[in-house]
Amino acid sequence: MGTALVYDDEMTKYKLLWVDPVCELEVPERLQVSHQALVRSGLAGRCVPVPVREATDEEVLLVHSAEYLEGVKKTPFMDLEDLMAFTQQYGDVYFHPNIYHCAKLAIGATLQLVDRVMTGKVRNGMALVRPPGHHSQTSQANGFCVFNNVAIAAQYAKKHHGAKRVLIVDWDIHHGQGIQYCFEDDPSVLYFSWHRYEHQSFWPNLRESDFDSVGSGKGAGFNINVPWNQVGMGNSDYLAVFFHVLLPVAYEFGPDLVLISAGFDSAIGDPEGHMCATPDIFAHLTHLLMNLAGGKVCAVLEGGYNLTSLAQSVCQTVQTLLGDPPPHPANLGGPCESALESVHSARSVHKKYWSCLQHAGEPSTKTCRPAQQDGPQGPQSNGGGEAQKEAIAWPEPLQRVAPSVRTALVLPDAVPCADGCERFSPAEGPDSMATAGLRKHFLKESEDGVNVKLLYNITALVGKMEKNEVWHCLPFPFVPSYVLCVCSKHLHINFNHTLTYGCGDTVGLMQAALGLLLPLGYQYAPGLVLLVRPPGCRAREDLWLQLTGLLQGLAAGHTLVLVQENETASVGITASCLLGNAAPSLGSLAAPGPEDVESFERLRLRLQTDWPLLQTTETWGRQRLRKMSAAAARGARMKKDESFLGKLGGTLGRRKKSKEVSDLHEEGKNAINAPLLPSTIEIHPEDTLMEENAERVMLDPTSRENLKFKDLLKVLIDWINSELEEERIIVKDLEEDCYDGQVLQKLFEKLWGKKLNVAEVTQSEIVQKQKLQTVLEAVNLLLQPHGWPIEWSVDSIHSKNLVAIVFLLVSLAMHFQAPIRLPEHVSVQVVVVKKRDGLLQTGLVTKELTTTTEMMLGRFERDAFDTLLDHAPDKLNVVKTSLITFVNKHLNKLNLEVTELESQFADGVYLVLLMGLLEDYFVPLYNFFLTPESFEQKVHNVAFAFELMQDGGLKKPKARPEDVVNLNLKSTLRVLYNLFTNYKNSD
Ligand code: SS9
Ligand code: ZN
Repeated sequence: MGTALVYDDEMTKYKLLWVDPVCELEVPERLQVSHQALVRSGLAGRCVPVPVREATDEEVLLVHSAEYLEGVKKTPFMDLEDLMAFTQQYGDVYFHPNIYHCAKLAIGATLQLVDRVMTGKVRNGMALVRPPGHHSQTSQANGFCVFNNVAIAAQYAKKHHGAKRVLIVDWDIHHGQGIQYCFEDDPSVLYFSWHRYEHQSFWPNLRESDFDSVGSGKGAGFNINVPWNQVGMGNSDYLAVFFHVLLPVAYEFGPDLVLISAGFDSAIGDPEGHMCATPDIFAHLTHLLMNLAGGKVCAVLEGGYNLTSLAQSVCQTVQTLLGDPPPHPANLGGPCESALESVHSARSVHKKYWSCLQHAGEPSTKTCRPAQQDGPQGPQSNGGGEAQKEAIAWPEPLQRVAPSVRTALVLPDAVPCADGCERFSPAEGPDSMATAGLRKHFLKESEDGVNVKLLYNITALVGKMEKNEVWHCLPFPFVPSYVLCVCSKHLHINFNHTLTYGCGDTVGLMQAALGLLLPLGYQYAPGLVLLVRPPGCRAREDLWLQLTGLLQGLAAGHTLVLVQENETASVGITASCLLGNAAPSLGSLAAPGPEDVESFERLRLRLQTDWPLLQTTETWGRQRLRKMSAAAARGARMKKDESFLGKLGGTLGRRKKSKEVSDLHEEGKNAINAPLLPSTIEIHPEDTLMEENAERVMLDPTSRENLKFKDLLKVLIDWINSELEEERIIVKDLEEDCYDGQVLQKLFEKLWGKKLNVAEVTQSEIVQKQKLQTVLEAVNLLLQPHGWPIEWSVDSIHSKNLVAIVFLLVSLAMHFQAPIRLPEHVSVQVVVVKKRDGLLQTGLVTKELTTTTEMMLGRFERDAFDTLLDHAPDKLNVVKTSLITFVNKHLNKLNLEVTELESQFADGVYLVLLMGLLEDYFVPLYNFFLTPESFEQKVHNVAFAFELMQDGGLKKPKARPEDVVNLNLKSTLRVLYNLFTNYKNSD
């Protein structure tokens, strides 16, 4: 099984014949340099050469109209004037007497590749073609494209090779609108495209290139656009989109074939794209797609106009297709705000079509900005920027030299070596020193020499990998103690703790691997990936192989796989995966289990502050962080007396000598100045207040002023006060009123409905702490089984740590489904000061106090309306109509009529009146607001109507008054449906 390379220099034999700045970039050299680079690097020689052919008319007609084909057919016979005139009909394209021939070859080359891949003659391949295809449409040439090579290939694969589902990944920097139009309503072709968009100010300036074009009819959800609204996107931005948008959806889709519209104008240096991703990123993008569809990947050249970066990018792609592991990923700082906004928009608009995205937040309102009225602006928008062209430079990607041994196995003599691998047995065994060392550190007294030898072989192999003499190895036998780990001294993920392994949920694990494990691994950039095959993993061999395949992207292929003695059967297939063979397809995936998704999402939220590649939404916290460092750089903050250090000292509850104060002051300044990387400051041990290993956490003063945070505090205080009204407790300040445990005790008792065994009133600190201890123990016991992270402790609350107090209150509010609306996505910065080895380390950490309302309400309680809205929007109207008929039957008695459910119940008036009609009583007007004006008045009305419903013996509505007021359709429907089921037969 090899990699096909389809190329013919005939396709270099057409060019622009007249002056046209728009088209001058598209030159024959594009193909020449790409091919030459493959030849010179030896990559072409490793590929299976496949000849091109001309496409037939029938093949062209799979996508294009007969009229258009007839038109193009005439171009070889046109003179210059006629060619120019013909060209005039279309946008950003040119014709040449030989272009029709080349366009037919470009399709034919693509189809030759599809044939080879679909019939298994090769594993995958690339077609180097000109003209490109993705902009051309049924009856139009456009954007240097004449016929739509990739769209035709998708139709062809369905028709001639029985492909049921085809994934098209268009990583060209332009939107392949031609492909989008072609499969608009077709669910068998999933089209993904990212593209420079800049709020529609970049070519082709189409409204339908935005993220909210998702496809139509049956094809809704099968068109995914990720618009880049800024130039300069880099490796992290591209990977973030792969991890959090494309890959989860692609795995859920489960294609039979992956076609890549491989344009390299998305690479650094391109005069069209103006992006910053380096050529080696294409190794990763390719690699990440190579375990889909059983490895059937066809890359087809589209754009790419910087000849240097084009050639480098082509090489990276082909080398990866050949099976060489990608190089160490470079420059992964994390995605930028604008990229995160795009990721978030794409995820939220697609959440209703893909179960893997069900956790995506609500669509942001700020994204759908209209196009700039004044057309393309800035020097970058027209591709002119000569001056800039010179300025861009990047290092040439390092050569990815294959080691002499790719995959080595450490095996007992009885087990035969797998094909293509080398049995590893070092000439010399361990000397007595090494033996003693191994015994001392790794083995129990009783273990025999076989294990010493084995361990020695493993260490020797790792040594070889370090020197790049071997890529992978698979020692065996081994008794693993962990299920699956990416192992190093800092990052260690044990999936067993995170997700239920062994319950048959391949989906959940796969999605966690894509959205959590890969981003973490990429950002961590390990030198070695250690994969331990879990016992009894045979039932999910396919998943194991997917992970083995995907994880090879992390450490430049340095993977050490440990397999147990009784799993001999898996050695062969695992080795084959290490050798670069694709894992078998998992097919299309069902929805992951809600518990898995929930724990996965929680973990992601928790880790994302430290690992930006895990982020899926633009975060307020990051903006703050940046502003803070900027402010610190200007030296514009920190007033001596009211500095947070004073407070910090206060929380320590000690008097300080002035020397200590100034030391702390210094440390604090460092904390502010180095907010991203915890810095290490040298301080004399005696001079510090803190004990070894102690940790102090302090809310950053700027965060305290944050409006969302203040809002959250107010909501929480109001909630406590309303809950504790009968106790005649009024809370004004959370820190001062919660630390002694009294309020927390009362609140918890009220919510829980039972009493705790604690002393009533107490002044002494010890008794206060004991009381707090009891309260928190009860709280934790109640919350922990539900997976709430415990972010508080007796000490933190007693020392009036506001962040801990708020975490506790928010968790209680969520757990008990408090009838309040917590502001979403509230984050604060905390300063963490730790003492390690006598040194103070300080750092700023973002803490997410709240997430989305939906999350906080426990989004897993789905009911018929969720199902209806998500899966049968067409039936929704039927439901709405019957509800309208029902309410009007009663409201008509008061000469009232409802035409619109969403809005007309939002102020609660009709709900109240309706209850009176249904229960046959007159509602006194002073009980509600007949013409409510404020939000509060409306909430009062709806809440009052809810009370009337419960008085009437109805179930408590599964909605909150606030949601009805906020025009939340689902909530309103739930309330009305509740009425309908109870009163549908009454007159
Ligand atoms: C030149 C505008 C060129 C057409 C670009 C087509 C790219 C096809 N400033 N617009 S990949
Ligand atoms: Zn392009």
